Amino acid sequence: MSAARPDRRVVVVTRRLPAAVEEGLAREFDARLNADDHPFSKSELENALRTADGLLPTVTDRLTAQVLAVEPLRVRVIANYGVGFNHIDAAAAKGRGVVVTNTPDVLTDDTADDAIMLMLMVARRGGEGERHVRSGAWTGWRPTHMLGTRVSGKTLGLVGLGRIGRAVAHRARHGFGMRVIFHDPYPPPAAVVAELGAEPRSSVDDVLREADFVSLHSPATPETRHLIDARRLALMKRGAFLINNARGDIVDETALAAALTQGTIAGAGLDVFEREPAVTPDLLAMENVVLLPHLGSATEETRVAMGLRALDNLRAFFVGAPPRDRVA
Ligand code: 8YV
Repeated sequence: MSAARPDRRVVVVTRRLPAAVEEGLAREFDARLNADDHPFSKSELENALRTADGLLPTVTDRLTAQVLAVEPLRVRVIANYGVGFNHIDAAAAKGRGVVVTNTPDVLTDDTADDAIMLMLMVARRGGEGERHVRSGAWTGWRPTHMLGTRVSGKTLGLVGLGRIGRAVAHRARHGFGMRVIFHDPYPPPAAVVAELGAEPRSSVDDVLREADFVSLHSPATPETRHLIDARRLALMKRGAFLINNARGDIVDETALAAALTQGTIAGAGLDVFEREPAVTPDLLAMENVVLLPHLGSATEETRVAMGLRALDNLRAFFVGAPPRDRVA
């Protein structure tokens, strides 16, 4: 978009970003924008690593150890657009002297709202009801029509009580009078937990046994891969619902589809999937499953804030200051 100037750092931006963010990037850097918003191929990522000083990727870019092994490597900073960075091999980046940053905080509230939306939609049959009306099948109100499950006052089990888990806990307790239980191997300070009114449980299994709704808020790491598998799904109450807007890898999607088919649990609200954008076909046909296209942070306000936060991280790095959100 702009002619290269020798004094300006080259930053490759892998997807279209809100206009205010692209404008900011173009003002401060020799920003190479992705005008047609196509997902980058492996060779485009490798080319960016060879030819740019900074890379601004998203969840759709797989920056594996193999990709990060390119020669010659010119990129010095990867400013990820998003808080989750499991698509980046951070250890490999670090090994190559590349700094990695993310965009926490700015998306916490919208992502928590999205989890609550999934919980309400699946329990109160929101997606199913919408399809019913749009298809012309609705014959009118009747006392026994499309009865769902009450959310208010129920027990919410959180797997992970980081920033987003805490924001969900706050909404659930203060908005819906829910009892909140949780497990987190790295829990926040006791005072924070007490203020939230959340009750710790010593294992994920204990949370699953007790909760009416289970919502996942862990990062995707080798330890959390398929954390929710067939064995753990079987621990859940038959009337319970599983909510996931963290990362698809945390749930064994095949086991979840089987559990839903067999009636092991009552339903699921999913915003993320193991093989995005592919969804396990059986799930597509189930009325008791709400499926959203990874919308957790998808508001105008947050997507701008995420971009500006990534821009801050790039700016800091290139002036030689510590980037605020360094993760590797
Ligand atoms: C983004 C997210 O939509 O921040 C995250 O981890 O999952 C979402 O907010 C996505 O990651 C953008 O790259």
